[in-house]
Amino acid sequence: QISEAEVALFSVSSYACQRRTTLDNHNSNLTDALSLLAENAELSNEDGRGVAFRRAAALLKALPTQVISMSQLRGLPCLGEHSLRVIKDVLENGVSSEVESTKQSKRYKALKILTGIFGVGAKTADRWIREGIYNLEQLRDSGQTLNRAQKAGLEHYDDLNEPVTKAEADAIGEIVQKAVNSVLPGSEVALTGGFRRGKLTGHDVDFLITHPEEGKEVGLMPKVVAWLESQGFLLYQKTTRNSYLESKDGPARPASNMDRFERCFSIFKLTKRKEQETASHKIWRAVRVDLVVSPISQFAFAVLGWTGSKLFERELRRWAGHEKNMSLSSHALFDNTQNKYLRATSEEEIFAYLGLEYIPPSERNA
Ligand code: DCP
Ligand code: MG
Repeated sequence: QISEAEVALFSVSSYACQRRTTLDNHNSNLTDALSLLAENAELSNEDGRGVAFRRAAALLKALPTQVISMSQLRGLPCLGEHSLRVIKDVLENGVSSEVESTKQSKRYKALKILTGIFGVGAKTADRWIREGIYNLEQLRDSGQTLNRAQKAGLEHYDDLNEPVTKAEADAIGEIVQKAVNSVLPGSEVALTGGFRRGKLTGHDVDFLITHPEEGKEVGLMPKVVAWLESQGFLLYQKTTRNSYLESKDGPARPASNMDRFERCFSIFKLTKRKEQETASHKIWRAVRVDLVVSPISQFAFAVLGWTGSKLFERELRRWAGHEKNMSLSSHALFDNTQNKYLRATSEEEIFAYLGLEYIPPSERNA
């Protein structure tokens, strides 16, 4: 066994937004186990448990070396009793019995398959499971009424469950840039989400669109969508206003400055390059793309809010609220003590307002 003196001891901040988390994860054996339990909790509408597992996984992702002994974890934040039990199991037995039994469970397998359909969330999947629907075949046979998103999701199921590559994200970026330039020259497009953090694959591609002159972005989304549609790039699209208010993450944010937020959930038809063509001879594939339009005055907040990771965002908002008496959203930062909005034109300024060291996107992979 390893003696106390031989193990590396870590010192780690308790909020994920105070830490640098790269994609270089030395503890994937542990974080994979905790992430699966987090996912299972989220799919079962147990958000509290989900966040606890996510926080524990994020802490381990930030450690500089591999954990080999429980004693190395002494004094570290974010590790609850349940997470420690899972970690101990993996360190001692190579696997966690709870993770293994979850993976094998009929319910988890069905939740994964059903929520793999674009437009199907945990609640819908749970209802279907209670009606005896565990897979796509049973869903098709059940005669369930599907909405437009779910129909598209089912139709493009395999494509949408195939990870999107950076090359595909860049190809879509060029199309979006062209669309935006055609309908409003001078507009700017920024790649956000996981690809901005340096991830090599993602489940979708996220873009933020703005124009350097405040107000010019009004009415931009319908024009961009119409252009994309006319060129045959869209298999599905739904544009919503103020969708962030309805998001399940976090409390409701100040509504006053949100009236111009527009989001388009879409499925792109991306033509494959020659070498990517498969045996099926299908020359295109479906890719999930999110487009968001932001006025330039909110752009820094929107970029910060849409870069992720989801846990990093959650922790930023928790830090702002609990430690600074401020409310952070993808639109603005409100100081509840001074009772005023704090303007910012860069992410660096926002971190400074929050009293946090600046963390670049590549180190927000919590
Ligand atoms: N986001 C958020 N709240 C929402 C929607 C999005 O905080 N309701 C933020 C956090 C995410 C980012 O936007 O990191 C993009 O959302 P994704 O679900 O696309 O997440 P990623 O891009 O990080 O992951 P993936 O690589 O799987 O696409
Ligand atoms: Mg994404």
